Amino acid sequence: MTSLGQNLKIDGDRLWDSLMEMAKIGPGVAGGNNRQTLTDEDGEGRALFQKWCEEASCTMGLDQMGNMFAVRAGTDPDALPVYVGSHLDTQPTGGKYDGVLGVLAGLELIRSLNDMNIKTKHPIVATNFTNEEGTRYAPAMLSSGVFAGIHTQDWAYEREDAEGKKFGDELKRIGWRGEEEVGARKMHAFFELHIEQGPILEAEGKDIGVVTHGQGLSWTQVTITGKDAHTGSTPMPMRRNAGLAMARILETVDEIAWSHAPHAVGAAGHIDVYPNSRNVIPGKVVFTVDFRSPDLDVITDMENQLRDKGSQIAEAMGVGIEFEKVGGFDPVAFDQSCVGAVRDAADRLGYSHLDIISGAGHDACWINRVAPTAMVMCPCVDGLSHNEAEEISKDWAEAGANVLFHAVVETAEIVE
Ligand code: HGY
Ligand code: MN
Ligand code: MN
Repeated sequence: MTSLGQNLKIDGDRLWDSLMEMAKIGPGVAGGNNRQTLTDEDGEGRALFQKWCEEASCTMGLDQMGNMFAVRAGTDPDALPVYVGSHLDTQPTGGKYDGVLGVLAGLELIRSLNDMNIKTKHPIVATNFTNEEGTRYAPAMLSSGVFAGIHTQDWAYEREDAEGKKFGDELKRIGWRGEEEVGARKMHAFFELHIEQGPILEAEGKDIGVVTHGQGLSWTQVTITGKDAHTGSTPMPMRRNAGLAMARILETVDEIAWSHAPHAVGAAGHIDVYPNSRNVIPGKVVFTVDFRSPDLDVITDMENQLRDKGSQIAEAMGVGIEFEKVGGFDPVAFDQSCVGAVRDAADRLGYSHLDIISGAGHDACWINRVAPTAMVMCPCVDGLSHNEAEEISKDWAEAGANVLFHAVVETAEIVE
């Protein structure tokens, strides 16, 4: 019987080669990736993942949100599977590792179990969740959210991208809408390996993040309505400048986040200006304010301050303003026994580690609602992510995947 000793390791070269191979699909313009959800490039990435999983003797399940489940059989057909995975979709200026590392590390641990001819009582399922990023279709973590019963599938199918294309139509168009009922699969546990996307682990010189919690997230879409007018001939007192109102509100967003230092954060990443013409005062702007904090009361206060102060600014400037909550989730506490399995694995393998709160949202944050869940993190260079220059070391990838391997296999129970 193979014990969970130091020799139980993944093949770091093979994992790295798979990461580099996947990165060739949907390349960005500066060395990263633009493989947005439900694009043809997403379809290509899915096909490559499916090919690799079948080569690893997995059977692939596909549900009605396009979530992919590569199943490695266990010895006990009645035992609930241990799921392991993340997402293959990227930001428009994304890196090669955000999400992808977690999906391919799940595949790599299956490949390694095959190499060592190790059997587990519980099946193990390598997973790819559709549209984690929420960049083309808001909100983020849409499909793991449907899987966990947070959103209805009908609502998800109706989400529209900037060109008015619906999620359900695009999923069918790329040929990755499965037949399985979403959420019908029950999990013994779920583990996700992800790059930190922040600076803490690298700054502290730690190989592994043991993720105890995930901070909460709030997305508020703000629409400001002023009046299109000529930038040259319209006197200043007559202007109803939606763009200027947005600028003042974004300054306020920054002040609101700083008012809850050191943990709260706030910014707007999505901004649409209409008509976006050099010599027209913007008559309308639409932007999304992203607030985050480990403390739910702080998130609620930031949302309330945005509405109060934003409304005052709009009234003083004679423009209209509307607020719509378009995404969010409460702070998450991961399952203590799964977190313990991650921490024990890091200790057993001799990796330095640090308990950490995830600054970014992940599919694990929703799956935590329906199954015991934990995350493993590895550092990333300068804490940079959602940027094509996102980078990790091969050693960091290997260490994270080894800890994931041990946590998953310990939970899936080696049989022989
Ligand atoms: O927004 C997030 O935190 C994640 O990267 N989708
Ligand atoms: Mn991610
Ligand atoms: Mn991301």
